[in-house]
Amino acid sequence: MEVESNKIKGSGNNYNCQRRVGLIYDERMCSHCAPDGEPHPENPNRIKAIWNKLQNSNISQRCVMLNAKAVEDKLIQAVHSKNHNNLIRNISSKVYASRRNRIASKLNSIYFNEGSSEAAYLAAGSVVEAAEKVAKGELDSAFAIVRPPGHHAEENEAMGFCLFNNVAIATSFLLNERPELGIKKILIVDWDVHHGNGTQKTFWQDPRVLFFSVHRHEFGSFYPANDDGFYTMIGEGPGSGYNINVPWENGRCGDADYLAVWDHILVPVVEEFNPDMIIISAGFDAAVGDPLGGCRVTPYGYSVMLKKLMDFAQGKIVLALEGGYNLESIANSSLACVEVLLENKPIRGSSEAYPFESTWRVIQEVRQKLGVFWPSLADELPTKLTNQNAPHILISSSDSKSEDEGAKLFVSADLVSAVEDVVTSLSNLKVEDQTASTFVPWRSDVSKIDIWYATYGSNMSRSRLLCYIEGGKVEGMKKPCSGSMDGHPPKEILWRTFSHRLLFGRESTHTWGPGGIAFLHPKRDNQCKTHMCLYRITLEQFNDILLQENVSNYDMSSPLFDVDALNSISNKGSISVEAVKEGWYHNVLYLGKEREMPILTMTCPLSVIESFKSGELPLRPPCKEYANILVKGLVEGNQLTEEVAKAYIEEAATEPF
Ligand code: X5A
Ligand code: ZN
Repeated sequence: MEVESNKIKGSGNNYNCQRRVGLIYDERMCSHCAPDGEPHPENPNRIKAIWNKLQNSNISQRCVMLNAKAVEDKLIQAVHSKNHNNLIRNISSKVYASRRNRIASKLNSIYFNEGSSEAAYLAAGSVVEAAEKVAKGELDSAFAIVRPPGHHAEENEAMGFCLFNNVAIATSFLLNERPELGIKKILIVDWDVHHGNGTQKTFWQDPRVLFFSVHRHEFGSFYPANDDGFYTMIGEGPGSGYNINVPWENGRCGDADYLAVWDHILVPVVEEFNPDMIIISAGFDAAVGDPLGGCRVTPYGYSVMLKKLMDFAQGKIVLALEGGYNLESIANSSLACVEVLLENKPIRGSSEAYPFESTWRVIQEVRQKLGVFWPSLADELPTKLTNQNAPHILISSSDSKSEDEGAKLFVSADLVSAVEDVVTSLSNLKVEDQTASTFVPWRSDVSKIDIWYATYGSNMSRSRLLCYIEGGKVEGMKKPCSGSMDGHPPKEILWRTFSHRLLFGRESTHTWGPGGIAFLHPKRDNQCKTHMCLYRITLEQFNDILLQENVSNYDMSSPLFDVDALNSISNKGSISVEAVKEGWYHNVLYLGKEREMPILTMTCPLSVIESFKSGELPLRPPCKEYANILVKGLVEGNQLTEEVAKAYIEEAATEPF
């Protein structure tokens, strides 16, 4: 009795449920955006969507609002160089206006505008503010809804949409500037789908900070595309063992994969480490529906991951937003997390799918590597456990490169899609989340229809085409693609030639810079022969590519090219897609059938060909990078030798009308 009444007196609030949860949101972080209205996945709508969701669900009203504050230079310079600090402080000033875009283009996946400096200072300062309040015990926990994100930013480099490393700055602030608060050991959990390379480097030799990151890695091919995120990277010197990476070998990881990692790596280690505080680099780009992440974590999954961490550090947890590019997914995931912080229990829901076989393999590798530092990881996991897995499916393709991956199972494409359907429906079973197709109903209609997407330009190169499906960019490309809602690679790849003329025209593009780009003459011409790479993809993916090829701000609330269009195109020959008619590739052309599936390509309308003929629009050879990627596509597809491919492009680029 006595204890109970003490507790009630001691804390001003309801002792058995409501906890004090801080929230930071500030409109000024919306003023950082891509210049010239260019579309970009890391845009202001992200934090607006989260904020609106928390308000409309009456959740923000149960939280304590904190004020965003600009971070002090002194705190920035505990993590970043003076140079980098100065660059970000000044980049938005008038005197930089003429240099801004040029500086950004030299960096990896970075843009700047007039609002960037202020937003970057507020993002870092907000995480510092939230961390201080939680460390002091004024709040139980907090969520900083900030942008630009931070975890890719390194000592002397902005990259991956990140300017200052917000989480690293807040962590070093608590450890070095506020010793009186008694926060001596901090756990950073980075569940953004990308590796937190900047944070890893900051605390590489520091045993006060346990950095844990789970991310897509794919043996160094997923952004930031190097080996820093591999499980062999465990820290150095006194920091050895205090850096833990869990590198996924494939996309499509979901709740079961993440929770297996929590249960068999993270939680046992955290029990031993016993942090005084936890900071989460809470990107939501591993969420189901994310266009860049290609994973499947549900709001329920995030809520369980978070709840499991709340049992440590007396629940002192700060979440700082990092990535996450599907507005609905990030809003729902954030809502689930704040509900957990308030209620101290996961949201309602369940997920029944098993982890991938590759997930168990990675978990074993991490445990083996780190078992010397963390005894609870030293034992081998029982096979009874690790045998429970979801079938790993490798899509069979005619792409000769993947055929040496001997360990993997190859099956016919039909069987693959049949099994995939079963797996997909299994993994959706009872999971109370919204999959991509429930956000946008039309997607479920077109996601099961396969077509051949015939490519004659840069998409002949498989890595280039994959940018349109998985998101990201390849060499020579000026800005990243957002990808498709369905990130599966093409089921098959074929090459054919068609009697249509290939030509190159227009002055320049956003994607490739100056130089002409490829178009296919919509009319047949028996004198001509154009090599085309055919990808078997879904009609949903074709729609997403059509949108990206015709850069526009169309919201895809209905499909650009629907089932009716598909059924009528064989009679019409081509269909001009009105919703993206400003785009240069809005003319969908029917080229026949291959195994009963229609072959479609996209090009300009005939009227534009007329403008090329009249000289109103210039015919122009491609720039070097663009030509190189065409040659690369033709060579890697085993269609032409490099020499012949070069001559083929050269001829198409110089042939007059
Ligand atoms: C914070 C974050 C992703 C960068 C991807 C660049 N960055 N292709 O999610
Ligand atoms: Zn990310």
